[in-house]
Amino acid sequence: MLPYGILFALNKKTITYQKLKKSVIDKKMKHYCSFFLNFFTVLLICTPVYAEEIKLLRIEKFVDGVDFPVALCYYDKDTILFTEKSGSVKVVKNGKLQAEPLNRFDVTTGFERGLLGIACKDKKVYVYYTYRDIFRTYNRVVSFHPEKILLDKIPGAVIHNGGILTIGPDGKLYISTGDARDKERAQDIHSPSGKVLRINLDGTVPDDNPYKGSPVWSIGHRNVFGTAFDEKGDLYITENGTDRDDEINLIKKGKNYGWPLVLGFSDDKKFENPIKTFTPNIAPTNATFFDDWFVFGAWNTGEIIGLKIKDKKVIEERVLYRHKSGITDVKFFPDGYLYFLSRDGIYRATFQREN
Ligand SMILES: [Ca+2]
Repeated sequence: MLPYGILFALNKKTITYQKLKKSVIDKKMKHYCSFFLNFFTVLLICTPVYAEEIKLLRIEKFVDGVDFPVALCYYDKDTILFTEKSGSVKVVKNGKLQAEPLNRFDVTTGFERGLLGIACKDKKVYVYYTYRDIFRTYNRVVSFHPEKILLDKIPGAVIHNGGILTIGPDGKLYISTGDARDKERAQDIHSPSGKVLRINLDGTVPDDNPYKGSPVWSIGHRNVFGTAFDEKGDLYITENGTDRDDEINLIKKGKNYGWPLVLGFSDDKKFENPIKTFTPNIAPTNATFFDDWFVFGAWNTGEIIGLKIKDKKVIEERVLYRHKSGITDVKFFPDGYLYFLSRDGIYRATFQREN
């Protein structure tokens, strides 16, 4: 579809042409005018026109010497924290990686287990990690300092642990979990697996959660590894599909997102449809918002992808950057940079927006 500006320009040319027809200009001149008008009309119609362009510029390595960073958070104007899968919460102060970790957790690691998500607010830090007791693998959510377990015994497995934390504009902690390789749990409202969970920052359950006394906020998820709130306070997530249908979902309180009964789009009104799917799989990871652009990483392709959201729908899609290896997290921070994590380091970039 052509934007209004170009339609207006075309109309202006048509009006000029009609005036010319009525004038005393000879037939030869009319022939040339007609030719150029047709030529420019075809040129305009054939030129792809985008309402808006967004670009990542000046991509630079910000921190080197990291050990599989998973997620990061903005602690204060000088300090960024990030998790390493092997169990350390590391500190970057004024652009310098500090030798001493802020904290260390005794985690079970390998495949999708380990120290995963992180969130920060008011100098307090929240993390999600996988551990093993004598018989079983679990995940837990912990805040520090002082250290306190907020949520424990979230079923764990070699893969599908979820593990992403974000603090909403409502001041609640949102926690993504996976089905921990037992997909039926995703439909069980009594299990924390395959859910988006919502708790108060002290670990208690908010009174306005959909199931009284339960941290469950939405159900029917396979493995959610990305969460971000937009400026209006709506929560969007990335979700990993099987061999098809990675999903982007808009999360609504108490709704069912289908897994394992439905994957991708369906006509069944019991389930919420995704706003976007990806086949073949890209393995979408953590996410952020830049104005109305939902920006997220991809593990399989190393891409940073932007989806422009309007009226809760995707209206444009861009691959903003393609890294040499998988991306685990992207975050747009108040200092104006987009930070992203890959196994080989922490990078940052600036946005350019063209209307
Ligand atoms: Ca779904």
